[in-house]
Amino acid sequence: MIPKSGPRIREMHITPIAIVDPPLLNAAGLHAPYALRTIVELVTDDGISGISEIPGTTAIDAALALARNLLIGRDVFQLNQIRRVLENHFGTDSAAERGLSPWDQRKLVHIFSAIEVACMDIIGKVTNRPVVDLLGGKMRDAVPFSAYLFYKYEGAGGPLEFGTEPNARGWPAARQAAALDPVGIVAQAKAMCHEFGFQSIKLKGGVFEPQQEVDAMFALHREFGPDRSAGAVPLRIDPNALWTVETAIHYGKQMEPILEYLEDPVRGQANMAEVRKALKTPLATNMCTTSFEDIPNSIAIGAEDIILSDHHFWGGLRASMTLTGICATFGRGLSMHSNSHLGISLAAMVHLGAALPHLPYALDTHYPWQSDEVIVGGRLRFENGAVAVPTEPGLGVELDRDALAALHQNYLACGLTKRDDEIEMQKVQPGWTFQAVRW
Ligand code: GKR
Ligand code: MG
Repeated sequence: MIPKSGPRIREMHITPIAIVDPPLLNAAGLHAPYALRTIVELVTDDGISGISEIPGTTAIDAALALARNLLIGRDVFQLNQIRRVLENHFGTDSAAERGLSPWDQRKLVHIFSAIEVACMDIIGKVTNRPVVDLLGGKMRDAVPFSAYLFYKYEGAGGPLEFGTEPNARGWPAARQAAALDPVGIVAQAKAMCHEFGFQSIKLKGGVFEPQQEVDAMFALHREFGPDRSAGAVPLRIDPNALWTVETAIHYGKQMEPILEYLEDPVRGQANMAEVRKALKTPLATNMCTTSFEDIPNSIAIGAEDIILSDHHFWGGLRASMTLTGICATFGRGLSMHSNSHLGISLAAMVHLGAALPHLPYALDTHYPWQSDEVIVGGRLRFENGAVAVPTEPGLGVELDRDALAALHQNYLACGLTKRDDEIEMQKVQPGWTFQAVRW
Protein backbone atom coordinates (compact mmCIF):
# COMPACT_ATOMS: atom_id res chain seq x y z
CA MET A 1 0.00 0.00 0.00
CA ILE A 2 1.37 3.43 -0.98
CA PRO A 3 1.56 5.87 1.97
CA LYS A 4 -0.49 9.05 1.43
CA SER A 5 2.47 11.23 2.24
CA GLY A 6 6.10 10.92 3.26
CA PRO A 7 7.80 12.13 6.41
CA ARG A 8 7.35 15.82 7.12
CA ILE A 9 9.99 18.36 8.13
CA ARG A 10 9.63 19.15 11.85
CA GLU A 11 12.93 20.97 12.51
CA MET A 12 15.50 22.79 10.43
CA HIS A 13 18.90 23.60 11.96
CA ILE A 14 21.27 26.01 10.23
CA THR A 15 24.81 26.02 11.61
CA PRO A 16 27.47 28.28 10.10
CA ILE A 17 30.97 26.89 10.56
CA ALA A 18 34.50 28.08 9.83
CA ILE A 19 37.02 25.51 8.61
CA VAL A 20 40.76 25.93 8.52
CA ASP A 21 41.91 26.88 5.01
CA PRO A 22 45.49 27.47 3.77
CA PRO A 23 46.68 30.73 2.17
CA LEU A 24 45.85 29.68 -1.39
CA LEU A 25 46.33 32.25 -4.15
CA ASN A 26 43.84 32.71 -6.94
CA ALA A 27 42.52 35.28 -9.39
CA ALA A 28 40.40 36.93 -6.69
CA GLY A 29 43.26 37.24 -4.19
CA LEU A 30 44.06 35.01 -1.23
CA HIS A 31 42.10 32.50 0.85
CA ALA A 32 41.47 33.62 4.44
CA PRO A 33 42.72 31.33 7.29
CA TYR A 34 39.15 30.02 7.47
CA ALA A 35 36.60 29.12 4.80
CA LEU A 36 32.93 29.45 5.71
CA ARG A 37 30.46 26.62 5.20
CA THR A 38 26.91 26.18 6.43
CA ILE A 39 25.58 22.85 7.66
CA VAL A 40 21.85 22.27 7.35
CA GLU A 41 20.05 19.53 9.24
CA LEU A 42 16.41 18.67 8.67
CA VAL A 43 14.61 16.46 11.17
CA THR A 44 11.32 14.77 10.29
CA ASP A 45 8.28 14.27 12.46
CA ASP A 46 9.42 10.70 13.07
CA GLY A 47 12.92 11.84 14.09
CA ILE A 48 14.90 11.04 10.92
CA SER A 49 17.73 13.46 10.27
CA GLY A 50 19.05 14.56 6.86
CA ILE A 51 22.11 16.78 6.36
CA SER A 52 23.78 18.96 3.76
CA GLU A 53 26.65 21.42 3.42
CA ILE A 54 26.88 24.58 1.31
CA PRO A 55 29.29 27.53 0.97
CA GLY A 56 28.50 29.92 3.82
CA THR A 57 27.72 33.62 3.87
CA THR A 58 25.63 35.55 6.39
CA ALA A 59 23.30 36.54 3.51
CA ILE A 60 22.62 32.93 2.53
CA ASP A 61 22.28 31.89 6.17
CA ALA A 62 19.69 34.64 6.67
CA ALA A 63 17.80 33.48 3.58
CA LEU A 64 17.89 29.90 4.86
CA ALA A 65 16.43 31.10 8.15
CA LEU A 66 13.60 32.81 6.24
CA ALA A 67 13.03 29.59 4.29
CA ARG A 68 12.51 27.66 7.51
CA ASN A 69 8.92 28.80 7.97
CA LEU A 70 8.12 27.81 4.40
CA LEU A 71 9.53 24.33 4.89
CA ILE A 72 8.31 23.18 8.29
CA GLY A 73 5.52 20.65 7.82
CA ARG A 74 6.41 19.80 4.20
CA ASP A 75 6.76 16.26 2.90
CA VAL A 76 10.46 15.60 2.12
CA PHE A 77 9.52 13.64 -1.01
CA GLN A 78 7.78 16.67 -2.57
CA LEU A 79 10.93 18.32 -3.86
CA ASN A 80 9.20 19.88 -6.88
CA GLN A 81 6.73 21.65 -4.61
CA ILE A 82 9.48 22.67 -2.23
CA ARG A 83 11.41 24.23 -5.11
CA ARG A 84 8.28 26.08 -6.29
CA VAL A 85 7.58 27.46 -2.81
CA LEU A 86 11.18 28.69 -2.50
CA GLU A 87 11.10 30.22 -5.99
CA ASN A 88 7.84 32.02 -5.23
CA HIS A 89 9.34 33.45 -2.10
CA PHE A 90 12.89 34.30 -3.18
CA GLY A 91 12.41 34.68 -6.96
CA THR A 92 14.60 32.83 -9.42
CA ASP A 93 18.29 33.78 -9.60
CA SER A 94 19.33 35.61 -12.74
CA ALA A 95 22.54 34.71 -14.57
CA ALA A 96 23.77 38.28 -14.04
CA GLU A 97 23.61 37.85 -10.24
CA ARG A 98 26.43 35.35 -10.37
CA GLY A 99 28.96 38.18 -10.25
CA LEU A 100 32.58 38.31 -11.42
CA SER A 101 34.23 36.18 -8.74
CA PRO A 102 35.42 32.64 -9.49
CA TRP A 103 32.71 31.32 -7.16
CA ASP A 104 28.92 31.73 -7.21
CA GLN A 105 26.91 33.87 -4.81
CA ARG A 106 23.32 33.28 -5.93
CA LYS A 107 20.76 32.62 -3.24
CA LEU A 108 18.08 30.30 -4.56
CA VAL A 109 20.47 27.70 -5.98
CA HIS A 110 22.33 27.51 -2.68
CA ILE A 111 19.18 27.27 -0.57
CA PHE A 112 17.53 24.70 -2.78
CA SER A 113 20.71 22.65 -2.98
CA ALA A 114 20.92 22.61 0.84
CA ILE A 115 17.30 21.56 1.24
CA GLU A 116 17.27 19.05 -1.60
CA VAL A 117 20.40 17.20 -0.45
CA ALA A 118 19.14 17.00 3.16
CA CYS A 119 15.73 15.76 1.94
CA MET A 120 17.40 13.16 -0.28
CA ASP A 121 19.48 12.02 2.68
CA ILE A 122 16.19 11.46 4.53
CA ILE A 123 14.47 9.83 1.53
CA GLY A 124 17.43 7.46 1.25
CA LYS A 125 17.14 6.53 4.92
CA VAL A 126 13.38 6.01 4.62
CA THR A 127 13.69 3.84 1.50
CA ASN A 128 16.91 2.17 2.68
CA ARG A 129 18.79 3.26 -0.45
CA PRO A 130 21.96 5.33 -1.00
CA VAL A 131 21.38 8.74 -2.63
CA VAL A 132 23.02 7.50 -5.85
CA ASP A 133 20.08 5.11 -6.29
CA LEU A 134 17.66 8.03 -6.01
CA LEU A 135 19.54 9.63 -8.93
CA GLY A 136 18.95 6.65 -11.16
CA GLY A 137 21.56 4.26 -9.82
CA LYS A 138 25.26 3.65 -9.74
CA MET A 139 27.36 3.68 -12.94
CA ARG A 140 30.64 3.14 -11.05
CA ASP A 141 31.77 2.04 -7.58
CA ALA A 142 34.33 4.79 -7.03
CA VAL A 143 34.52 8.36 -8.30
CA PRO A 144 37.89 9.72 -9.50
CA PHE A 145 39.11 13.16 -8.46
CA SER A 146 41.92 15.34 -9.73
CA ALA A 147 44.85 16.82 -7.79
CA TYR A 148 44.04 20.52 -7.41
CA LEU A 149 47.27 22.53 -7.18
CA PHE A 150 47.45 26.08 -5.90
CA TYR A 151 50.15 28.70 -5.77
CA LYS A 152 50.34 29.45 -2.08
CA TYR A 153 52.20 31.23 0.65
CA GLU A 154 53.69 29.26 3.48
CA GLY A 155 51.13 28.12 6.06
CA ALA A 156 48.16 25.86 6.42
CA GLY A 157 45.51 28.24 7.77
CA GLY A 158 43.71 28.65 11.08
CA PRO A 159 45.32 29.64 14.35
CA LEU A 160 47.47 26.51 14.54
CA GLU A 161 49.72 25.83 11.63
CA PHE A 162 49.60 22.22 10.52
CA GLY A 163 52.61 20.37 9.21
CA THR A 164 55.06 22.61 11.02
CA GLU A 165 56.49 19.77 13.08
CA PRO A 166 60.26 19.76 12.51
CA ASN A 167 60.17 16.36 10.82
CA ALA A 168 56.95 16.79 8.84
CA ARG A 169 57.28 15.17 5.41
CA GLY A 170 55.09 14.21 2.51
CA TRP A 171 51.69 15.87 2.15
CA PRO A 172 51.57 17.45 5.67
CA ALA A 173 54.79 19.31 4.86
CA ALA A 174 53.79 20.13 1.27
CA ARG A 175 50.43 21.41 2.44
CA GLN A 176 52.30 23.82 4.71
CA ALA A 177 55.04 24.79 2.22
CA ALA A 178 55.05 27.83 -0.04
CA ALA A 179 54.60 27.11 -3.77
CA LEU A 180 55.30 30.22 -5.83
CA ASP A 181 57.13 28.95 -8.90
CA PRO A 182 57.24 25.91 -11.20
CA VAL A 183 59.60 24.02 -8.86
CA GLY A 184 57.23 24.55 -5.91
CA ILE A 185 54.22 23.52 -7.97
CA VAL A 186 55.89 20.30 -9.12
CA ALA A 187 56.86 19.48 -5.53
CA GLN A 188 53.27 20.10 -4.41
CA ALA A 189 51.94 17.90 -7.21
CA LYS A 190 54.28 15.04 -6.34
CA ALA A 191 53.32 15.14 -2.65
CA MET A 192 49.60 15.40 -3.35
CA CYS A 193 49.54 12.65 -5.97
CA HIS A 194 51.65 10.41 -3.78
CA GLU A 195 49.37 10.89 -0.77
CA PHE A 196 46.00 10.58 -2.54
CA GLY A 197 46.84 8.66 -5.70
CA PHE A 198 45.39 11.30 -8.05
CA GLN A 199 45.80 10.55 -11.73
CA SER A 200 44.87 13.96 -13.16
CA ILE A 201 46.23 17.37 -12.23
CA LYS A 202 44.72 20.86 -12.29
CA LEU A 203 46.61 24.08 -11.57
CA LYS A 204 44.73 27.10 -10.32
CA GLY A 205 46.11 29.89 -12.46
CA GLY A 206 45.31 33.59 -12.81
CA VAL A 207 47.84 34.39 -10.09
CA PHE A 208 51.08 35.21 -11.92
CA GLU A 209 52.00 36.42 -15.39
CA PRO A 210 50.78 33.80 -17.87
CA GLN A 211 54.31 32.81 -18.95
CA GLN A 212 55.19 31.73 -15.40
CA GLU A 213 52.03 29.63 -15.13
CA VAL A 214 52.63 28.10 -18.56
CA ASP A 215 56.18 27.26 -17.45
CA ALA A 216 54.67 25.47 -14.44
CA MET A 217 52.43 23.44 -16.77
CA PHE A 218 55.43 22.40 -18.87
CA ALA A 219 57.33 21.51 -15.68
CA LEU A 220 54.38 19.33 -14.64
CA HIS A 221 54.34 17.79 -18.10
CA ARG A 222 58.03 16.91 -17.84
CA GLU A 223 57.42 15.30 -14.43
CA PHE A 224 54.08 13.58 -15.13
CA GLY A 225 54.10 13.52 -18.94
CA PRO A 226 54.36 10.86 -21.63
CA ASP A 227 57.73 9.54 -20.47
CA ARG A 228 56.19 8.11 -17.30
CA SER A 229 56.14 4.35 -17.32
CA ALA A 230 52.75 4.41 -15.59
CA GLY A 231 51.30 6.65 -18.33
CA ALA A 232 50.79 10.38 -18.75
CA VAL A 233 48.71 12.30 -16.23
CA PRO A 234 46.10 14.60 -17.85
CA LEU A 235 46.84 18.27 -17.09
CA ARG A 236 44.55 21.31 -16.85
CA ILE A 237 45.01 24.97 -15.96
CA ASP A 238 42.31 27.43 -14.82
CA PRO A 239 43.18 31.17 -15.02
CA ASN A 240 39.65 32.04 -13.85
CA ALA A 241 38.91 34.27 -16.86
CA LEU A 242 41.78 36.69 -16.24
CA TRP A 243 43.35 36.40 -19.68
CA THR A 244 42.50 38.41 -22.78
CA VAL A 245 41.45 36.55 -25.92
CA GLU A 246 44.89 37.22 -27.48
CA THR A 247 46.73 35.92 -24.39
CA ALA A 248 44.54 32.83 -24.23
CA ILE A 249 45.13 32.00 -27.90
CA HIS A 250 48.87 32.68 -27.67
CA TYR A 251 49.48 30.51 -24.58
CA GLY A 252 46.69 28.10 -25.41
CA LYS A 253 48.48 27.19 -28.65
CA GLN A 254 51.74 26.64 -26.78
CA MET A 255 50.01 24.29 -24.36
CA GLU A 256 47.98 22.41 -27.00
CA PRO A 257 50.27 19.35 -26.91
CA ILE A 258 50.12 19.00 -23.13
CA LEU A 259 46.61 19.94 -21.94
CA GLU A 260 43.59 17.73 -21.35
CA TYR A 261 41.47 20.90 -21.23
CA LEU A 262 41.84 24.64 -20.65
CA GLU A 263 39.43 25.99 -18.04
CA ASP A 264 37.96 29.51 -18.25
CA PRO A 265 40.93 31.21 -19.93
CA VAL A 266 38.76 34.27 -20.73
CA ARG A 267 35.68 36.02 -19.40
CA GLY A 268 32.21 35.55 -20.92
CA GLN A 269 30.69 33.19 -23.46
CA ALA A 270 31.54 35.33 -26.50
CA ASN A 271 35.26 35.46 -25.64
CA MET A 272 35.28 31.76 -24.78
CA ALA A 273 33.70 30.97 -28.17
CA GLU A 274 36.40 32.99 -29.95
CA VAL A 275 39.23 31.22 -28.13
CA ARG A 276 37.55 27.86 -28.68
CA LYS A 277 37.53 28.42 -32.46
CA ALA A 278 41.26 29.11 -32.42
CA LEU A 279 42.41 26.15 -30.31
CA LYS A 280 42.36 22.38 -30.62
CA THR A 281 42.30 21.97 -26.81
CA PRO A 282 38.79 21.60 -25.32
CA LEU A 283 37.60 24.49 -23.14
CA ALA A 284 35.87 23.91 -19.80
CA THR A 285 33.92 26.37 -17.67
CA ASN A 286 32.48 27.03 -14.28
CA MET A 287 32.30 30.76 -15.02
CA CYS A 288 30.64 31.49 -18.38
CA THR A 289 27.89 28.85 -18.51
CA THR A 290 26.72 28.57 -14.94
CA SER A 291 22.94 28.21 -15.06
CA PHE A 292 20.21 26.79 -17.29
CA GLU A 293 19.55 30.35 -18.46
CA ASP A 294 23.06 30.39 -19.98
CA ILE A 295 22.64 27.20 -22.00
CA PRO A 296 20.82 28.45 -25.15
CA ASN A 297 23.52 31.01 -25.94
CA SER A 298 26.28 28.58 -25.02
CA ILE A 299 24.93 26.16 -27.62
CA ALA A 300 24.26 28.89 -30.19
CA ILE A 301 27.80 30.30 -30.14
CA GLY A 302 29.81 27.29 -28.93
CA ALA A 303 31.16 28.78 -25.71
CA GLU A 304 32.78 25.64 -24.27
CA ASP A 305 33.25 21.89 -24.60
CA ILE A 306 32.86 20.89 -20.95
CA ILE A 307 30.57 22.29 -18.26
CA LEU A 308 31.87 21.97 -14.72
CA SER A 309 28.73 21.48 -12.73
CA ASP A 310 28.47 22.00 -9.01
CA HIS A 311 25.35 20.88 -7.20
CA HIS A 312 25.66 23.84 -4.78
CA PHE A 313 25.46 26.30 -7.69
CA TRP A 314 23.18 24.54 -10.16
CA GLY A 315 20.41 23.97 -7.60
CA GLY A 316 21.04 20.47 -6.34
CA LEU A 317 21.77 16.92 -7.40
CA ARG A 318 18.72 16.37 -9.58
CA ALA A 319 19.35 19.64 -11.44
CA SER A 320 22.87 18.37 -12.12
CA MET A 321 21.35 15.17 -13.57
CA THR A 322 19.17 17.34 -15.84
CA LEU A 323 22.32 19.21 -16.85
CA THR A 324 24.12 16.00 -17.77
CA GLY A 325 21.24 15.15 -20.16
CA ILE A 326 21.47 18.56 -21.79
CA CYS A 327 25.23 18.20 -22.11
CA ALA A 328 24.85 14.80 -23.76
CA THR A 329 22.25 16.15 -26.19
CA PHE A 330 24.42 19.05 -27.30
CA GLY A 331 27.77 17.30 -27.32
CA ARG A 332 29.12 18.88 -24.15
CA GLY A 333 31.14 16.97 -21.58
CA LEU A 334 30.24 17.31 -17.91
CA SER A 335 32.56 17.32 -14.95
CA MET A 336 32.57 18.98 -11.53
CA HIS A 337 33.79 22.21 -9.96
CA SER A 338 34.65 22.65 -6.28
CA ASN A 339 35.34 25.14 -3.50
CA SER A 340 36.90 24.55 -0.05
CA HIS A 341 34.60 21.96 1.54
CA LEU A 342 34.17 19.11 4.02
CA GLY A 343 32.89 15.56 3.83
CA ILE A 344 29.14 16.16 3.54
CA SER A 345 29.68 18.04 0.28
CA LEU A 346 32.23 15.43 -0.81
CA ALA A 347 29.75 12.59 -0.15
CA ALA A 348 27.06 14.40 -2.18
CA MET A 349 29.57 14.98 -5.02
CA VAL A 350 30.48 11.29 -4.96
CA HIS A 351 26.84 10.14 -5.17
CA LEU A 352 26.29 12.51 -8.09
CA GLY A 353 29.54 11.51 -9.78
CA ALA A 354 28.59 7.86 -9.43
CA ALA A 355 25.21 8.43 -11.09
CA LEU A 356 26.46 10.40 -14.12
CA PRO A 357 26.08 8.31 -17.26
CA HIS A 358 29.52 9.35 -18.51
CA LEU A 359 32.49 10.48 -16.46
CA PRO A 360 35.38 11.14 -18.83
CA TYR A 361 37.17 13.58 -16.52
CA ALA A 362 38.31 13.31 -12.89
CA LEU A 363 36.32 15.76 -10.74
CA ASP A 364 37.72 18.80 -8.92
CA THR A 365 37.97 18.82 -5.15
CA HIS A 366 39.63 21.12 -2.60
CA TYR A 367 39.26 18.41 0.07
CA PRO A 368 43.01 17.62 0.47
CA TRP A 369 43.58 21.27 1.44
CA GLN A 370 41.18 21.04 4.37
CA SER A 371 42.08 19.37 7.66
CA ASP A 372 38.83 19.68 9.63
CA GLU A 373 35.86 17.35 9.41
CA VAL A 374 32.27 17.43 10.58
CA ILE A 375 31.27 13.81 9.98
CA VAL A 376 31.48 10.81 12.27
CA GLY A 377 34.61 8.77 11.59
CA GLY A 378 36.66 11.72 10.39
CA ARG A 379 37.95 12.49 6.95
CA LEU A 380 36.92 10.46 3.91
CA ARG A 381 39.64 8.47 2.19
CA PHE A 382 40.89 8.48 -1.38
CA GLU A 383 42.13 5.23 -2.91
CA ASN A 384 44.06 5.71 -6.14
CA GLY A 385 42.63 9.20 -6.39
CA ALA A 386 39.03 8.03 -6.08
CA VAL A 387 36.40 7.95 -3.32
CA ALA A 388 34.31 4.79 -2.93
CA VAL A 389 30.58 5.40 -3.35
CA PRO A 390 28.87 5.05 0.04
CA THR A 391 26.52 2.08 0.19
CA GLU A 392 24.65 3.03 3.39
CA PRO A 393 21.18 4.58 3.11
CA GLY A 394 21.08 8.30 2.28
CA LEU A 395 24.37 10.18 1.92
CA GLY A 396 26.11 7.57 4.06
CA VAL A 397 27.70 10.15 6.36
CA GLU A 398 26.48 11.35 9.78
CA LEU A 399 27.04 14.58 11.67
CA ASP A 400 29.70 14.57 14.35
CA ARG A 401 27.92 16.93 16.77
CA ASP A 402 31.01 17.72 18.85
CA ALA A 403 32.96 18.64 15.72
CA LEU A 404 30.01 20.73 14.51
CA ALA A 405 29.94 22.65 17.81
CA ALA A 406 33.71 23.24 17.70
CA LEU A 407 33.61 24.45 14.07
CA HIS A 408 30.69 26.73 14.92
CA GLN A 409 32.82 28.22 17.71
CA ASN A 410 35.54 28.85 15.08
CA TYR A 411 32.91 30.69 13.06
CA LEU A 412 31.89 32.89 15.98
CA ALA A 413 35.51 33.60 16.88
CA CYS A 414 36.88 34.31 13.39
CA GLY A 415 34.49 37.17 12.63
CA LEU A 416 34.27 36.41 8.89
CA THR A 417 30.85 36.93 7.26
CA LYS A 418 31.62 36.01 3.65
CA ARG A 419 34.52 35.07 1.43
CA ASP A 420 36.59 38.11 0.47
CA ASP A 421 39.92 37.13 -1.07
CA GLU A 422 40.71 40.71 -2.07
CA ILE A 423 40.81 41.91 1.55
CA GLU A 424 43.00 38.93 2.52
CA MET A 425 45.38 39.71 -0.32
CA GLN A 426 45.61 43.35 0.72
CA LYS A 427 46.89 42.21 4.12
CA VAL A 428 49.90 40.74 2.31
CA GLN A 429 50.15 43.16 -0.64
CA PRO A 430 48.68 46.54 0.38
CA GLY A 431 46.82 48.19 -2.48
CA TRP A 432 46.22 44.95 -4.41
CA THR A 433 42.89 45.03 -6.25
CA PHE A 434 40.91 42.41 -8.12
CA GLN A 435 40.83 42.90 -11.88
CA ALA A 436 38.23 41.07 -13.94
CA VAL A 437 40.74 40.75 -16.82
CA ARG A 438 44.42 41.15 -15.96
CA TRP A 439 46.70 39.90 -18.70
O1 GKR B 1 39.37 28.14 -4.23
O2 GKR B 1 40.40 29.90 -4.95
C1 GKR B 1 39.68 28.94 -5.13
C2 GKR B 1 39.15 28.69 -6.51
O3 GKR B 1 39.58 29.68 -7.39
C3 GKR B 1 37.64 28.63 -6.48
O4 GKR B 1 37.11 29.76 -5.84
C4 GKR B 1 37.02 28.52 -7.86
O5 GKR B 1 35.63 28.69 -7.72
O6 GKR B 1 37.81 26.23 -7.93
C5 GKR B 1 37.15 27.20 -8.54
C6 GKR B 1 37.25 27.23 -10.03
O7 GKR B 1 37.47 26.17 -10.62
O8 GKR B 1 37.06 28.27 -10.63
MG1 MG C 1 37.27 27.03 -12.58
